[in-house]
Amino acid sequence: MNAVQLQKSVRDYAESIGIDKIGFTTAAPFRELKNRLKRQQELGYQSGFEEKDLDKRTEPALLLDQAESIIAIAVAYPSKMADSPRGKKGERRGIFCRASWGTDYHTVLREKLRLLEGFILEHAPAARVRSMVDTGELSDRAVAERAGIGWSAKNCSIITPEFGSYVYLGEMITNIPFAPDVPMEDECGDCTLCLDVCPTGALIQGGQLNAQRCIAFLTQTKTPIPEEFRTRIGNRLYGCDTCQTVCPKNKGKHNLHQQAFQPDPELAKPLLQPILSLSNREFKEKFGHVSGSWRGKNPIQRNAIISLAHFKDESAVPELIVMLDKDPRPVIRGTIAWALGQIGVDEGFAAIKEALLKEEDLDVRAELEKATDSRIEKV
Ligand code: B12
Ligand code: SF4
Ligand code: SF4
Repeated sequence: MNAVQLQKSVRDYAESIGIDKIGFTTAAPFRELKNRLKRQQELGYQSGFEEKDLDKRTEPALLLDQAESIIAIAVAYPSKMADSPRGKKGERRGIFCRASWGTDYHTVLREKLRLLEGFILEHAPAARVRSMVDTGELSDRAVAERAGIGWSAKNCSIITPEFGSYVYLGEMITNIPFAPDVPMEDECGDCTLCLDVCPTGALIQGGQLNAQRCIAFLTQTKTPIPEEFRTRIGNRLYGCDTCQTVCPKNKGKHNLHQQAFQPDPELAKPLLQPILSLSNREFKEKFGHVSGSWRGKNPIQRNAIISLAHFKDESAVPELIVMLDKDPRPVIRGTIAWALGQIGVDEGFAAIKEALLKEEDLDVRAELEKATDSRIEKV
């Protein structure tokens, strides 16, 4: 089989294993990206989750000997829940972003790339391949853009005409000289909706994110969430979809066809209060298979407390008071101090006063004092 025939077979095989879109590009260095990444680093706009070695990020030849081409794949995920969670009225729920619905996409895309590698090696035994999804060195979006999967949009996402921006991305570097596809034209035009609605102003300008302000990032940190962002997080437990849900290019793109990503409504929009008391083991059993669990239970519990404050849920106050007294984690105690101040009932303020008598952690003390002051301001 020559390279042209193999490329056609790879496209057909990819479709047969549920890869929604495939594109090819050369293994040439990503020069523009390198400057961009450097600039983002200098501005302090990165999240810290990115690979730090900019040469590895932008020079595929450093990742695979004799690299010639990169195969980019996209797998669509749903934007709509088939069933809404059932429950009693008044019960408060949080929300995991769509990229955390169903089975962790890393598992699903890695398996598809493994099958694709097997197919290529069967037909070209001398081939060399190296695949990655999210955690690899390359920028999945830059690869997808150059391979014609979609355009690089103002909300930073790769948008495909077929599935909108609701696609996961992955790639395989190979030593086979596949013919490159043509990048797509940018279709954002004059629209600025995503920039206008971002709750924290994290999108500095089209295609430029200050990740330190992005709720998707903030919900994944392990430290206290800076106060200015807490009320803007709403009931998001993990990630943020606002700059995608508002996008006109995503209208009608429901992408319900990938079974693996169908969400369990009770996990995608879970009740908030039961999250507070989950042990590590219970958290792993319940949420361990979704991508939003990768930072462990602490950030999700911290975010659940912020969500309860968002709803001013008075029914959560007794449990929050017990946790303020007993929880060993300063980030949790500090967030509770703020939340009780926001909910604003007398028992909460009494608990804050009592906690101030024995709290030794300086950061938590500062939160307790601010919460007391907030009451004085209200009066
Ligand atoms: C770090 C990271 C984050 C960070 C930072 C995001 C960001 N925008 O940089 C945080 C935690 C905030 C985050 C959030 C999200 N993420 Co994320 N994240 C990553 C990760 C690991 C690296 C991204 C990175 O290097 N960013 C640095 C920027 C500078 O580069 P880049 O976006 O990769 O590349 C583009 C820019 O460089 C731009 N560019 C280059 N030169 C120039 C020059 C100019 C002038 C301009 C304007 C632009 C420009 O073009 C490139 C191609 O689009 C990738 C996986 C990977 N290994 O690539 C996933 C990835 C980007 N994330 C993904 C997803 C799904 C999300 C969320 C939607 C999840 C959610 N719902 O909460 C949000 C979206 C937030 C947003 N508006 O971007 C998907 C994106 C899929 C898609 N269709 O685009 C990826 C590819 C994971 C995957 N394999 O599917 N993420
Ligand atoms: S994910 Fe949310 S916070 Fe981040 S840029 Fe988009 S709208 Fe803004
Ligand atoms: S909302 Fe408008 S500007 Fe933003 S990504 Fe969608 S089309 Fe582009």
